[in-house]
Order: sequence, then structure tokens, then C-alpha cells
Amino acid sequence: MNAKAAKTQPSSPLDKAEFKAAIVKHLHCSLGTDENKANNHAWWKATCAAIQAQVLEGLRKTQKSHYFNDTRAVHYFSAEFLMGRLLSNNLQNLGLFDVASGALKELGVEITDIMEEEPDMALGNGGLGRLAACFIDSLATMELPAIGYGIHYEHGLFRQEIKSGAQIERPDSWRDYGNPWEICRPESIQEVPLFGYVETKYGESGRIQKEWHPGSIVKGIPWDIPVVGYEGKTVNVLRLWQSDSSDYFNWDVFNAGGYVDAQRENVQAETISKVLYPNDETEAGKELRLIQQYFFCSCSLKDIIRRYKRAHGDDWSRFADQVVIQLNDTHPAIAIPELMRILVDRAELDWDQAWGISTKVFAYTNHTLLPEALEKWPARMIEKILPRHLEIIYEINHRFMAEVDKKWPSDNRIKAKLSIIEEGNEKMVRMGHLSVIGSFAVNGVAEMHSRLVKSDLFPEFDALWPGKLTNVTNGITPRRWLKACNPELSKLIDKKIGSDWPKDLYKLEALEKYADNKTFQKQFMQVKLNNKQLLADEIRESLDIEVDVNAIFDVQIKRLHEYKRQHLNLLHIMALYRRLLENPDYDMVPRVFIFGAKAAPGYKLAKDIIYAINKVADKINNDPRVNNKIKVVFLPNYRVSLAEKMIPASDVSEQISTAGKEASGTGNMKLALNGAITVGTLDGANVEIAEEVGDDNIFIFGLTVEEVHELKDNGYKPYDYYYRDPEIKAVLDWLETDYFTPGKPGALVSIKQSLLDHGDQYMVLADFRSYCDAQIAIDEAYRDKARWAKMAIINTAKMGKFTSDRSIKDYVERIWKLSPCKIEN
Ligand code: NBG
Repeated sequence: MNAKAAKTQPSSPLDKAEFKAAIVKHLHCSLGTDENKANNHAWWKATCAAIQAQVLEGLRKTQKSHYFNDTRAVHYFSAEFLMGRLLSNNLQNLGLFDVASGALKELGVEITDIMEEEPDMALGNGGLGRLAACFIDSLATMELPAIGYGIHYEHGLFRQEIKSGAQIERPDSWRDYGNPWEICRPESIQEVPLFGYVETKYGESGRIQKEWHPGSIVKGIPWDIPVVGYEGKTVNVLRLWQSDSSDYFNWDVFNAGGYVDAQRENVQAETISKVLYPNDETEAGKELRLIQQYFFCSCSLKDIIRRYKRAHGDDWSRFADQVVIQLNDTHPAIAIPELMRILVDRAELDWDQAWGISTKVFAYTNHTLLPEALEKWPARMIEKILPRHLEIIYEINHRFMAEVDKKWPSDNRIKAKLSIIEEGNEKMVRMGHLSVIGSFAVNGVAEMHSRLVKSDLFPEFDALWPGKLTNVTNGITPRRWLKACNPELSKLIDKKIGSDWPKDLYKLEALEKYADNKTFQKQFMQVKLNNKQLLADEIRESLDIEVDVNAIFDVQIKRLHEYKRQHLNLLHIMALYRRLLENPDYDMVPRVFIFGAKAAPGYKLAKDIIYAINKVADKINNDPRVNNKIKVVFLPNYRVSLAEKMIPASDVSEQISTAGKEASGTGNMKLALNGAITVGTLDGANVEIAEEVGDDNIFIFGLTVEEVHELKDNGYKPYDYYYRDPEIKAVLDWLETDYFTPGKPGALVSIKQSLLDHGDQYMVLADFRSYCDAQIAIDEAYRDKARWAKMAIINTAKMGKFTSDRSIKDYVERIWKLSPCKIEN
């Protein structure tokens, strides 16, 4: 085929002239404007539309290939997908970034300006939601048949503003002016029953038949977001369900006149997908949240079954060969009794057959050990909303208890511990137990976390079913988290070792041999400096704070939570400040401490910590005695697109959770990949990062998990540290004065109280001194330019393990048993 003929194929990549023409066409025909009138927003939309045309071609071919090959597929069920922006990502993955930016330039438009027009798709809280987004990127890149299922929230995670130091939540409206990436699929609408009662019928053969008469029905409308794999071969979808009222059902009910009670408990159908619960790792025990969970699981299962039946009719025998469902935490655990209900009540399979299928379909990922984050629902609530599901859960539990009795005869203590039902004042359904019992594989998200899942959280399950509990260490997509967000470093790496590392991240190891090379060190650190300059500009624009790019950029970005210990960082900053006030010659490399963090709106102490960081920042940044040495910056509204600017500019990565509390962390991987050095505890994936980079290239401090346990068992007394360490005492007492909050003494006292009177649950004071020592070691290391450059290069070089492609490979080989599917034209 000659070049010209190849061009005429609809899927061939566009050249610059064609891209220009496509953008202009969309300006005219889709947006009704023209080159002279268009503002950045219109240019952004037209550019997205031009790309979307290509993407949809890829999607069509992918779906056709999957259908004709009758592929086994993974269905990733997640209440959260933190996608961020898609323009630059899709361009990178299609290999069209340079073409697009050239085309736009000729039209008089800077691509970087229009990229800023795109609102983040923030349909998630933090690590768990972003992990799901990285995973679907890897699945598409690795040409694996996969579909992401979730909720089409009208409002994603709140927008954070800081007013006089305090967090204010504002609604997020990512679709206000339409979203160019999503496609509505009214042909695949599903209906979801809720409330009502269960009727027991006796069939002719004596079979007991259950019929659920719902009190209301809502409609699920699917929106598809195409997920473009790197190099654009496979385009999978993320299917998100929007709720709406099912007019005809409610009309029927109304006419029938007999459902007044059911009507009273009817939720407003549209509210189900209205908002994302803004909690991170705390349980959101709300009726609406349970309804959200059931809503998207029910829609998704019916969607899967519809697709399966199209190929296999009513023959269920191959269902588990074709379908695997990964439950991203327990949020979608209600899918287990829902599939059982469909198989037993609707398809009329007998229980054992249904259970046999179901337990070959589900696998479950645990993301936390924090007890307050382990979901439990009052049995009463489930009974009201999903009466048939509660019966099924009881049946699952009844049979499971018999199995427990076989293993541990007449041991009621173990039974009570393992039961799905927690007895007490109020009967609760433990969703974690349901997930373990209903799945064929259960995984934690980092080696250490998975070990603790086995030893502390579910030891008896591990004894009952050896091998079921396993580990898959998290990962991040290097396409977004290096190639797209750090173009300068990517180009430098391309030049040095070739350009296939985004698909095979272990290739970065080839950089290691240049770690001592003076020229390469200079180039590497020059890129870092340029990225720091970009972030410094951003900081000046958004906060009017000047920072010195020669200072160490010390970054802590993650949700605000006590266990993540942003307040440990803050106490250290205060200690440094105090040292400088007491001794103006105190010798330290200038530092800029940079934070990004949202607090759950109801989490008082987390909000107090944000307030304290901002108040301390105000004081320090305006104190001429110290501020060529320390600056403190809290960048508001931390989100994916802001992370993309902060991570390439970071020198130091703060990963300072109490050992045993951070299941994995993924920001730690992103920062190290971009050449930041970790200061961290031996927690989550930090342990594995340390293994990869070696002890010389990371700053580890603090108690180990074992030491944390030991200290707790022996009676941890934070006051001992307060009285023993004068710096701790001085800094905590400072919080009580009005030094940082003039005229408002005591405004920061809740932090001191939590650390002393409330027992310092997360052992901040126990780790304080060792943290300060690690910070001194960082200061020393940074003075030696060559040493620091070498460390940074080695960090980048050694991140191969942490590509989400490796995580997906582990899932595929050990859990999902999938094969890639080549996409044909
Ligand atoms: C979070 C953990 C993180 C982990 C992500 C992704 C929850 C419940 N857990 O450590 O705290 O990196 O999950 O696995 O959000």
C-alpha cells in the first residue's frame, strides 16, 4: 500500500495538516464558532473532538475484535475512578502530541494553554481511585480485554478553597459545559429495583421460589469514556452509570394505588449518582451510599450478563470462563449477593451451582487495615433497601458457618469472629468478610500490607483457605506520571537509552550506569531545576509567594489524615523555625515545604491541621528573619492535574505514615520515578522502594511495625517524649499561644491535645526525633551536588517494578488468567 492509500484509512494517524483541518471543522460544525471568535475553551473542545473521532474508531475496532474472539475479560468494579484530564494523556498515547501541538501553533494557539481549560475528572478521593485509573490505562496498553465499571457522579470530589487558612468545600462541576470524552449509550440502559418485600412461593417440584417485589425502580444510564492504550491499539471503555427515575414504573405504581408505603421510602432517583462521598478511608455509613453501591453493581452485572447472553444464550456453564470481576475494595461487595440473586431467583440455578459460578467470578482487593475504614452495614438497613439480598447474605453465612464448624468444631469464638454478621446492639453485615468468602482470590496492595492482611486482619481465613490471600503490589502508569507530566525528563531519557521505556519500565535501569556521569548529572538536575521554576511560577501566580528554586523542594501531597502525619512534618518545620529564631546562624540548606491535601469535610482534626499549616506558613513566610531559609506553601485544591505539576518539581518526597498504616501509597512511586528522594517510614510500598533503590538512596526513619506494636503493648506514653525532649515541648506549647494566630490563642490547640491528652494514636512524638535526624541527613546530602544527582538518577532508574503494567501482569497471571487480544482492522 502506498503512503497515500494508507492515509485514506480512517484509523491512520492524522498528520499536521489533517489535524488542523479537523480542529477547524469542529470549531465550525460542532461548536458554531470560528478561528477568530474562538476562546481557549472552544479550541480545547474542538481539539478534543478531533481526537475523539480517532479514538472512537479504535474503540469500534476493539469491541469488534473482542466480540469476534469471544474473549475472557476482566471487569474492574470501582466506586471511584480518578481520571484527571484526558487531552494530553490521549494525545500521548496516540502518539499525536507533537502533531497536535504543531497544528495548534499554526492556528495561533498554545497547546499548554488549552490543556488548562480541561476540568479534572475527579470521580474519586485519592489513591484507591487513582489506582483504578492507572490500571485501566495499563489494561488497554497491554491489549487486555477489560472494562471499568463505576458511577457517573454529577459532582466529583469537592473543590477546595482556603479562606483565612481554613478549608472551604465548593461543589465540583466537571461537566458544566459538557464533557467531550463521554458518550451516552441509551441503548444499554438498565433498571435497578430497590426497597419493597420478598414473597416466598412453592413451585410444583417443591422448589422454594423467592420473588422480590421492589418498592421502586431506578434507571441506570451508561456513559462510556474511551480508554486509549499506549500506542493506541486497544481502546477499552470505562462505563459509568448515571441514575434517573424510571418513569413508567413509578407511574404504574401510582396508578395501582397500593404502594403508598413503598413510595414513602422511595429515594429521589436522580440523587443516587449526584455526589461522590468525600471520605477517604473512613466509612461513610449512609443509606444513600449503600444505594449507590448497589446501583452501580446491579447495572454493571446486568450489562455483563447481557453481553454474555448475546454470545452464549442461557447456557451458564461458561460464564466463569468468560467473566472475572475485580472488586476494588468492599464498596462493590454487594455484587456478590446480587449475582447469587440473579442466578438463583432469575436463572433458577440451584444454590450450589450458583455459588460455584459466583465464587469463580469474584476477586477482591483490600486497600486498608484501618478498622474505621472497614465497611459494615446495619442488617436493618440492608433489609429495608435490599430485602432479598439480606436473605441471601444470611444463607451464604449459614453455609459458611458449617464450613467453619468442620475446621474448628464447636468453636463459637472463631465463629463469631468469622461470621459475616457481627452481633451486638445492632446486627451489622461485615462487607470485608462477605468479600473474602465470596471471592476466589483476595489481595493486599504491597508486600507488607498483604502480610498484615494475613497475619492481623484475616488470619483464620488464611488458615481455612491457604493460598487465597495473596499480594499484588500497586503501580502507576509511567505514561501519565513521567512521559506526559515531565516532558523534558522524558526527552532526556529517550536520548540516553531510547524511547521504549514507557511500555517496559525496567528499561530505565540502563540509566544507572550514568548515575556518576557528570554531564548526565548536570542535564538531569537542569531538568529538575526547570521543573522547579515552572512550579515556582505557579506558586507565585496562585498564592503570591516567592520561592527560591535553589532551595530544596520538599513535598507532601496526599489526602489529609492523621495516620499520614502531615502534622509530623509541620512540627519539624516549627522546630526548624525555632532553631533559626534562637540562632540566626543556624546552618541549613534553604527549604521550601510544599503541601497539597484535602480533608474530608467532617474530619475536624484533619481540617485543623490544614489550618495550622496555613497559619504557620503565613507567619514564617512573612518573617524576614528566616525567610531566605524556610518557606511553607500550601497549594489549594490538590488534584491529579496539580500533582502533574508538583511531582516533576520535587526534590524530597514525604512518605511518613505510622508504620503499618499506609497500605501501599502510590504518590511515593510517582515522586521517586521523577527523581525525588524519599524520606519515609518502613510502611506500605516504601519498603519495596527501599529494596529497589538501596539504603543509600532513601532516608528511612522511625519505628518499624513490630516496634509500633511493641510500644503500644507496653503502654505508649506521649507525655514522656514531651517532658524528655525540650524541642518537642517547646513546639507543642507554641501551638497553644497566639503566636501563629494573633488575637486567637488556642486556635491550634487541638493538635497538641491529640498528641498528648488523646494518646497520640499515630505515634507522632515517638518518631519525631528520628524524623528530625533524617531531615538533617537530607540537608547534608543535598549540599553534595554530585551525590544528590546520583541519588535522584538512581531513584528514576530503579522504578521499573512500580509500573502499573507490572501490577496488571501480576493480576493477569495469578488471578485473572487473561490473554491479550490483537485488534484487527
Ligand atoms: C488506599 C491506601 C493507600 C493505597 C491505595 C491504593 C483506601 C481505602 N486505601 O495506601 O490507603 O495506595 O488505597 O491501593 O483508600
